[in-house]
Amino acid sequence: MNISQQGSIAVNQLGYRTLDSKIAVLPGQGGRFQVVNQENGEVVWQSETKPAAPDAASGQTVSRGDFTAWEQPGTYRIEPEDGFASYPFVISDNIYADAHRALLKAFYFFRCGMDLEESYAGPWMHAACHRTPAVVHGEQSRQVNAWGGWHDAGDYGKYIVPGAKAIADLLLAFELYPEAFEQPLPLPETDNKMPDVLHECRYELEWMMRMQEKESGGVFHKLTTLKFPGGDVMPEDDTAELYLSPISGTATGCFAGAMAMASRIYATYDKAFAANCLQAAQRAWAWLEEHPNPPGFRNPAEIATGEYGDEQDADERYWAAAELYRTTGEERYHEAFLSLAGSNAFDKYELGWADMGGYGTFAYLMSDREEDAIVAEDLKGGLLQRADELAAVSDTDGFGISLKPEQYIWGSNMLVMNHAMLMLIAGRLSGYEDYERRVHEHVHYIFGANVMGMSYVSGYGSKSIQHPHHRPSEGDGVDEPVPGLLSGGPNQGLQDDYAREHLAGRAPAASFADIMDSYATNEVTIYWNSPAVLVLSHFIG
Ligand code: G3I
Ligand code: 9MR
Ligand code: ZN
Repeated sequence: MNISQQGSIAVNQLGYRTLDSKIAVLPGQGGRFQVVNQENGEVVWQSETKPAAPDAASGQTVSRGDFTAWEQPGTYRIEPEDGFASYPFVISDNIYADAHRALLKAFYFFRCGMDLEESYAGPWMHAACHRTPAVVHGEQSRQVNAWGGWHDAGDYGKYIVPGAKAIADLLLAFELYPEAFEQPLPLPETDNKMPDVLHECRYELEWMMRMQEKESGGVFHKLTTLKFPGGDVMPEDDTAELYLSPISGTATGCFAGAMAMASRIYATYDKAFAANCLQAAQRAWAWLEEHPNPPGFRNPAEIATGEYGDEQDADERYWAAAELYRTTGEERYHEAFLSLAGSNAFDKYELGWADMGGYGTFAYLMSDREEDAIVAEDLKGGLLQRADELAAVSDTDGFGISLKPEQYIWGSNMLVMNHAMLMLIAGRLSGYEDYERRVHEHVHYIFGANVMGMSYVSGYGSKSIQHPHHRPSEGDGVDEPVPGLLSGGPNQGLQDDYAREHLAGRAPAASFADIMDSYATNEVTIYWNSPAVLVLSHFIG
């Protein structure tokens, strides 16, 4: 076995469940390949790859070796005839539980405003950060203390729009797959009454409430310093003045959607908190009604942190109306939803951060409330059509995923997981079972079955990302990065200096570098982890 060539045969480095589809992707012409027992070198199974074909996204000719039929638990590697080998992997029915918990635990590591204690954070502990009040931009004398919540990403900004996407994914994951969240993580709040996923989301939801202007119900777009701190500054050492950027329609719309959803889900565990969430959602909705056409959000001139700019807030309003209707049953929200459903100004199947329409569609289709049969039929048809399109792309892709070459953009791994989520939900609503096979390949891709031969989740897989663009991982003096972080993944846009210098000319799916400086390919965020939590939830329990 040639160790240096190990990664070139791409497999899910976590492994495969016994009955799941199992594909190894081999570079070149393929041919015979073997499943070899890693313990004793015995060839346990062999077959032929499918005929090789050029793969546009990876820029390679690849052949796919299907060993789904080999179902015996054990540790194996794939060897073709030339003697190269894949990384070892496991076949077992407990493949995803640890990675799922780590992807969820990552939100605890993103927490702002409290000590991350060694008993929960291990070597990645650090002191509380960002506890000072923030200046309302443009109003030097007005301050708001919106402590808490999750840092967005490798930076320490806190932004409502991506926070709401992360909340939507995690709450949806819990709503769809409660049995995947039975084990405590544990967290400081673990009480064996309310599942930890809800404790974790509550930490963010309470921050979001602090971001709502009490008088108007409008929600500040973001809370950040004026510019990003240096790349190795720990959160507690980032002490520059904090600013609240102006209220926006997109932030207020997302906030209403997330709070209405939370109100429904927390009602079983904590009625008072659920009531607060609903009240916050309704006040945000009132702001939206009073401001039918607010300007899209743009960073104020002095503020250079993440923008999350969005000209269009109809999709956020659509989501908010759907959740408010689903939670309260009030006809006025249904009317608002139906009127927005008739608009062609936004996409109804996208899953954010810029386009949140998909969450509105999911909420409406999953609701037990009375529905407008024609609108519901139309939305369901559109959703299944989108899922079929994704499945069709997956069936022609060398690695079995649904990204077209031009979709390897900033945060492409979010698209991989969003697409998998959409297919899972389409499968659930239609009863069509064959999306699941494609969803598996999206999961295999994230954990190593990709042209980089790399697991994009820190701490999981034989060769996983080591240098994410994540300031705490860079600054904490611990060799290993914080575990359970999903990297943004390949981005052919060459949007940082490292990428411009080193990645130009690479194939789309190979436009990736496991380098701290490459924030446009290797940053990590709450809203890239969150759809991965949902997708893995499907395979647990
Ligand atoms: O949508 C277009 C697509 O139509 C086009 O084909 C493609 C070609 O490059 O670009 C697509 O737009 C990209 C967009 O992301 C897609 O969501 C833009 O080029 C790209 O610049 C933009 O990147 C965003 C990036 O901030 C820069 O604004 C990322 O989505 C977004 O995740 C990222 O967010 C940052 C925060 O600002 C700060 N915190 C970290 C976080 C993650 O890097
Ligand atoms: O660290 C920042 C990251 O979170 C953002 O996604 C990225 C794009 O806005 O910017 C990063 O900060 C870089 C800045 O934009 C330019 N100078 C280098 C910074 C990285 O240390
Ligand atoms: Zn902080």
